[in-house]
Amino acid sequence: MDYILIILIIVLSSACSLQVGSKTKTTKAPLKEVLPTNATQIANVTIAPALEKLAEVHIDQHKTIRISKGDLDDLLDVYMGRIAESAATIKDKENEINKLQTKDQTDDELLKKFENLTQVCNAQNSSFAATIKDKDEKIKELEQKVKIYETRMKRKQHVLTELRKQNTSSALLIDHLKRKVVYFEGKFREKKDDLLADWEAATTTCVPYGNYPGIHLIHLPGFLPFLVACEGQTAAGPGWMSIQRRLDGSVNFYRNWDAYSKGFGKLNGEFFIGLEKLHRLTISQPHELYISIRRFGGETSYAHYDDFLIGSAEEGYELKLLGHYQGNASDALRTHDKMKFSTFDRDNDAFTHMNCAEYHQGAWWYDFCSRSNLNGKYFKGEVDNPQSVYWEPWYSFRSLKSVQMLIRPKSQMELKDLPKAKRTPRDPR
Ligand SMILES: *[C@@H]1O[C@H](CO)[C@@H](O)[C@H](O)[C@H]1NC(C)=O
Ligand SMILES: *[C@@H]1O[C@H](CO)[C@@H](O)[C@H](O)[C@H]1NC(C)=O
Ligand SMILES: *[C@@H]1O[C@H](CO)[C@@H](O)[C@H](O)[C@H]1NC(C)=O
Ligand SMILES: *[C@@H]1O[C@H](CO)[C@@H](O)[C@H](O)[C@H]1NC(C)=O
Ligand SMILES: *[C@@H]1O[C@H](CO)[C@@H](O)[C@H](O)[C@H]1NC(C)=O
Ligand SMILES: CC(=O)N[C@H]1CO[C@H](CO)[C@@H](O)[C@@H]1O
Repeated sequence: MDYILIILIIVLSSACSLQVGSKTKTTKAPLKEVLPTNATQIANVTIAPALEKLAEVHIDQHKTIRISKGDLDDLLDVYMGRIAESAATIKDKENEINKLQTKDQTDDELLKKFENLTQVCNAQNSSFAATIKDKDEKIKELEQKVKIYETRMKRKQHVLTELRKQNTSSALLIDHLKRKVVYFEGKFREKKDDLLADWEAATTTCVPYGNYPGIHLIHLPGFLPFLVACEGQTAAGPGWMSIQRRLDGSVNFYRNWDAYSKGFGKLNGEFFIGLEKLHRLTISQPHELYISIRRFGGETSYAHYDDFLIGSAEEGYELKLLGHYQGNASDALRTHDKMKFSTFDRDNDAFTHMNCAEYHQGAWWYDFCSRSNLNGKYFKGEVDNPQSVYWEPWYSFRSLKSVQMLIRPKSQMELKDLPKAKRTPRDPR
């Protein structure tokens, strides 16, 4: 009996000690209302009522119920198992609590991280915002550039269009010029053919061209062919060749020896045929000379010499022969008969201390200078000037409007309609 009691006391005291260990509410609250908040409390809730009940039973029946040692051992085992279970449960709950606590901690950390991330994000956002602003500005810049390029492009296209237009007109012009070239080539070939035909005709005078006035080729033996102006029908009849012409002052006649020797000017305008040709022509056969002059008042007159001959270069292109004079302009060449030709750079005149070519601004067969100066300076109106183009029988130097000197082989034709040799009336002035 003692034995049993001892065990019971142990059990009870252990239960008490369990109960004493719990510092929670010391007041006697109804058991069923107490909710476990931690492991100790749980232990109290689960174990205490069972032990209480057990103790009551044993106290009530301790006299009647005999409990064997073996039974008590079993009972103890059962309780010990239950205690162990409870401890495990407690451990579980603690773990759960720990977990919850760690979860709290991790939540905190997460929150911090989130905040940090937010900060980082904000920082990045502002940097991105700055970058975006940058990019926006760049885009604007680029857009402006694009606009500029577009404008330039448009301008270039405009220029290109203009160039294309010009190109087209240039192409048209080129076509036109090509056609002209072809046309002139044709003309040139025709002219060449004409010239060749002329060459073959091998004329030495203008006589065959009495009905074909214009420029023709003359071919003298031992001398290169050259072009001359043939006059066709004139007041003096047909077949005359022009050797000198003054019309408008378009050609300068104040030239040197070389120029007068070779000739100059334009065959269809003002010109001088050249002394060398004149020599060759007049030496090849006897020639006659017909000089026609016109005053600014419109009055015309002429001088005709029936035997005209010019010497060679060695002879200073001397006026060797004149023959008989006939006309109504007066004989203003006679005093120059047998005189050499003079230019400002070749003084062959009769004055020793004077250069007549310089004085009269011309080139002629000057003697004690001159009664005629058909290569003088051209004046556009009538002046009285020793430098002018004049033909004066009375030593007046009235400028002439136009002059022409013609030659023709002697006695080829009769001089028709020419008045018989007679003195022209004096100038009434
Ligand atoms: C559990 O309860 C007991 C008594 O009420 C108390 O002493 C102990 O501190 C509690 N333990 C926890 C972890 O709250
Ligand atoms: C935020 O994170 C960065 C890099 O991850 C770290 O260097 C910094 O110390 C953190 N700041 C805070 C307040 O945790
Ligand atoms: C990012 O920055 C822009 C401009 O600074 C601001 O308007 C926007 O609210 C920001 N966004 C966040 C999520 O902070
Ligand atoms: C100019 O015109 C020529 C001939 O018509 C043509 O071949 C060329 O391509 C044109 N050039 C341009 C730039 O239009
Ligand atoms: C000179 O004779 C020509 C031809 O007969 C004639 O045309 C001209 O009018 C005459 N001039 C003078 C001034 O008599
Ligand atoms: C804290 C608590 O509830 N303790 C109780 C434990 O169990 C005994 C016996 O039932 C009670 O007397 C205590 O108050």
